Amino acid sequence: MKIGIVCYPTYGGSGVVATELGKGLARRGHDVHFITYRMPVRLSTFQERVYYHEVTPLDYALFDFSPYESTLASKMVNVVLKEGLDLLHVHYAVPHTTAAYLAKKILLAKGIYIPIVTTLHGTDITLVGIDESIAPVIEFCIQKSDGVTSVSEDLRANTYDHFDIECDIKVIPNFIDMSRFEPDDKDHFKKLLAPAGEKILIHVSNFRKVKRIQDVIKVFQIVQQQVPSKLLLIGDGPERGPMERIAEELGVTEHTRFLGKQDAIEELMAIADLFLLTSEKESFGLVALEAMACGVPVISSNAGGISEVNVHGQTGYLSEIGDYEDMAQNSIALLTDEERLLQFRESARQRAQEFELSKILGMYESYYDQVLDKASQITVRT
Ligand code: GMT
Repeated sequence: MKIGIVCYPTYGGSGVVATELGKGLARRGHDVHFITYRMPVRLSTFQERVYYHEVTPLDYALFDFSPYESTLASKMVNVVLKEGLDLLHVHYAVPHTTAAYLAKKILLAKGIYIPIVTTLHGTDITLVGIDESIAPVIEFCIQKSDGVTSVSEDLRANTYDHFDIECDIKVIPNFIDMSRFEPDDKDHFKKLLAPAGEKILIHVSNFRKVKRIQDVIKVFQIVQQQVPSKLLLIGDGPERGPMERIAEELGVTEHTRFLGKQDAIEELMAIADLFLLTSEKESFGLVALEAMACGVPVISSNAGGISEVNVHGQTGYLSEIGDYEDMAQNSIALLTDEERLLQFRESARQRAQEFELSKILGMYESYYDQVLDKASQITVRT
């Protein structure tokens, strides 16, 4: 199959999922063409059957905003024509599903039917997509896709709640390549970051308000008073400055490290004892799954689809959004009971295996077959 993948090329979860999916499909013999405005972060090395087409933004003195949807749609049209793609798979609805709809209509006028699969990732529905400034367009274009998937049951339900759409949404959960998370001896990192053998708590995100990182720091402040520990904060974004100030106000700066963006987060995850995810909204929580793949239990809020990944009382604990005291008590309970911690570590890794890449790749392949089969029954009139 020849598949075009459109995604954000950045560190965000949707871009990572799209890129790892494309690489996995290429290993299974498909030709995968990435269409993005920059080389996706996880695509840095050459791989057979993987191609990259850059969307160049159009700038002109008149424009306050570059017409990205139009340049992206044009690139999709050109790649479909030149490479003979069978299907376009767009990740994150805003604005990719809109550009895909436009490309599909242009190709239809040329007698070509290109099926579109839209994967909903989270904030494209729950935060951005529902904004009234864009909602009618997003609703319409999702509805016009040939196939729609969502990364969790919760996001699927949310989409039906927010939008008046009738199409069937298939849940295909996010996945993990367990081989990237094989336990390894990362003792040197541990000695560097927790020299006196302190416990390590870790948080990874894009530092946006929706992550409620203030709760991560409040949890840590309580834990720190009872358990010698260190907090590692990985990632960057608009909330980093305010969070550095909160850490100072709460008097935990000495034990907190803001490490910024890191490429090999699995190496840092591997030395952690607990992963903290305190989000207000989270359709899936890929980063929690990555922590679990490293055998790190997750202390999280019960937002969105997190409970579909983190099993309360087995792989970690779930608390109400904002209840940092409960999260702190759960953390302390685990960190002070070595036997329980070990049990949770094992359960976390076992649970992560249920989301192994090979299983989920198969789900996407059968879904593509289904969409292509339906599309083949459509007669194109020019
Ligand atoms: O806001 C983010 O965390 C980034 C965002 C993205 O699209 O890059 O993440 C969303 O998609 C991820 C991959 O499917 C999910 O694991 C995250 O839970 C989801 N984020 C939210 O729903 C807030």
